[in-house]
Amino acid sequence: MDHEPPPFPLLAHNPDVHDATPPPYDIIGDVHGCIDELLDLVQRLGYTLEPDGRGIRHPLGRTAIFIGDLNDRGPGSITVWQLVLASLARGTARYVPGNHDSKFARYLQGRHVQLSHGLAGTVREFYDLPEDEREDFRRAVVELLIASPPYRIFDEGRLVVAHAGIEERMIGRVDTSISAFARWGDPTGEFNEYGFPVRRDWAADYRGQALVVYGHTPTPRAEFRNNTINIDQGCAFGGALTALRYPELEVVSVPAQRVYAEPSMEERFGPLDRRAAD
Ligand SMILES: [Mn+2]
Repeated sequence: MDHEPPPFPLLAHNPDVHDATPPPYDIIGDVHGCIDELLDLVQRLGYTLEPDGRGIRHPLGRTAIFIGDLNDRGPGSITVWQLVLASLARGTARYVPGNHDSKFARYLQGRHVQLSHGLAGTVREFYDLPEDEREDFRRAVVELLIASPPYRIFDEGRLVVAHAGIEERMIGRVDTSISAFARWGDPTGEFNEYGFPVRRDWAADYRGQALVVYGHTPTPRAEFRNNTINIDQGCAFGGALTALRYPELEVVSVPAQRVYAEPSMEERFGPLDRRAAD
């Protein structure tokens, strides 16, 4: 099961959670290999692709913040990773780790992991890379996951970006359980009718001053609640890929071009609004 904490404490325990990158930012939800929708979204946000076709850059100097879960389920996980890695190297993006990314990094470290929840497709794409590119790619992903703090605090404490969310008492601290919470949330141990873990609704109790932007559990719409917002609209499940512009607090989203993994968002939540929104 990919939602259990990792068996070793190496990944994503860097306590350096404060990020001095000034706003404005564009925070981008769980991409899960949806490369076409990502390219559409970043273009809509005003980014241009650099001449080598990989990294992105905004003419006004905005920073893209990826909320994690770059790989699995969609058709372009490795291309998504290459775009993000190139943007991080250029300094035009920031990243916080998702549980799917951590699991992929563990696979790349030679650990035994189940090739479930879309990871088999990501691994297939990895072996489709030319052999001479694989080692550099492997090292870049593993090094990023080792170097990443489990969540990041931006704009002098006004904004926290964490893949699965965070409780107010955890903000500014890092330990094993906080690191796990930021990537996996708070699973109750139960599973829903589709076999996904049930997670406690931490945002219902959130009372913090900092805006928390998170993803991880797909919801049909991106809505503010108690100074939190979930920007995972299940793109790989045929929903939408969402970004939150900050400090404008505008939601920008592009609908998925198709359903890449089941159960679809429509099956789970009923008919979706298929229009792009911004
Ligand atoms: Mn996730």
